[in-house]
Amino acid sequence: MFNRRSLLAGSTLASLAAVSKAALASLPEPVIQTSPDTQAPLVPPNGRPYNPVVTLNGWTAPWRMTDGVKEFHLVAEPVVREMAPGFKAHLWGYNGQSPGPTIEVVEGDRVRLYVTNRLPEATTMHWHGQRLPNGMDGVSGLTQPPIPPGKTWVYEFVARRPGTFMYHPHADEMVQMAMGMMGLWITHPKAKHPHIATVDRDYAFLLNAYDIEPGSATPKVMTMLDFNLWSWNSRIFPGIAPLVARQGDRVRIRIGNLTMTNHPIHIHGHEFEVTGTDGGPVPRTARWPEVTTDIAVGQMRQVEFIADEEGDWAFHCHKAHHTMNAMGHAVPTMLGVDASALEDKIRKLVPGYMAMGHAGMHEMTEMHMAGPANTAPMMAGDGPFGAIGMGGMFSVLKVRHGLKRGDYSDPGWFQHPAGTVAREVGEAPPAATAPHTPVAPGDVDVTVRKPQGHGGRGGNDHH
Ligand SMILES: [Cu+2]
Repeated sequence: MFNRRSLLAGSTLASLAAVSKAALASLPEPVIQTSPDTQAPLVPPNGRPYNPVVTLNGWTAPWRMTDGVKEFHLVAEPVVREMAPGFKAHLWGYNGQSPGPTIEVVEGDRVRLYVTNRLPEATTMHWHGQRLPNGMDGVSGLTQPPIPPGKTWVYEFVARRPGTFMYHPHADEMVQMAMGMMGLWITHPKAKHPHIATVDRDYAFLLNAYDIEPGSATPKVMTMLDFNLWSWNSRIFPGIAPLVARQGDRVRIRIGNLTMTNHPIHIHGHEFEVTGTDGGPVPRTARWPEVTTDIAVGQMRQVEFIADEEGDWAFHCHKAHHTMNAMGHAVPTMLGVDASALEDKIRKLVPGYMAMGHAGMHEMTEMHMAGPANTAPMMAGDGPFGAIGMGGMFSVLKVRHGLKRGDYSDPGWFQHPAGTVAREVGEAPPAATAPHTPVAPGDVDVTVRKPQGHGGRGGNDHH
């Protein structure tokens, strides 16, 4: 598009005629995404069919078929990414968003990828996990010179392995990945595969992290570990869309980690199996059930389960600090400290000062403190029972019966059947019959009484 326009603006008719039709048509128009919302899956308009993925708060890149080759056009450029309602970050990404669009192809497809660099510095594109000719691997200095600003380069190879992959620069990657340059690549199997199931819902997202001072918009690129925004596809809860499933659906979730630390990803109410990595599908005989799987840096994990329990199930990173937003961690522990007298004294010096944390920090979930303009909500997601004390790498798996196939719209909060919600006890609990005596590990204390009316195992079997 921009090519044609600049040609028309700067050329005479004669020189335009001198440009062959093939040259004019050589670049597919880049498609720019302006919305941070989850886009409907892209049912393949041409080529071989497959059940498309849903990229959480993302989208799939459209392609053009040219002589049997799938052609994509990625534009590396500065973007404004809404990370949560009311909070916009100035990142680098592709085609209008960070992460870039998901590339979705079929095993055996020949793929041609145009990469235009609209950044202020050189970049490359590395196709993480792919089998490809060495010169298409995108490592600056090793397999190609970097792509200078303003230039368009082309990569071409056959998608040889089915699976979940990623793309990102291999040029100044510390800066460029801290700024959000990354995307997903899905290669669907070309036929029925013994270790790849057919699923009803297929979700994908990348783990990423940013260090953005409250009130500012640009990440600090020198941060190595102390990030303050832990995100999925450059979104933080409550900005992360729910994962919706019809009761009984087989659900696949593909998760890639391009942060600087590992993330134990945890599901509530279900068990999953890791069915694939960026190395390929896991043989069925090598799988075991889990409710948490750790995803190390540079890894992809593909998990699958049957969504057979109705409800709103938390789905999150199990590192507690990764389900918080924009928080300074250089804060003393105030548990058990009576700061009320101190508070009065400090208020004389600092009007509005608030002592916090002497009984824990849950109060902060309900405060909705006004931060500087353009600050991420700390943990201000509201649920049906009040504030959800989570932010960052957190979302909700919403399982409902009777949803339509392919309906990904948010069904609202779960309506619990009567008598199935935890509640306050109406009267004083009965006196404990067996005081809990901690048993040191290794102690063999067979004299501990079993609790009354408990059909459990031996008395030493403390929970
Ligand atoms: Cu984490």
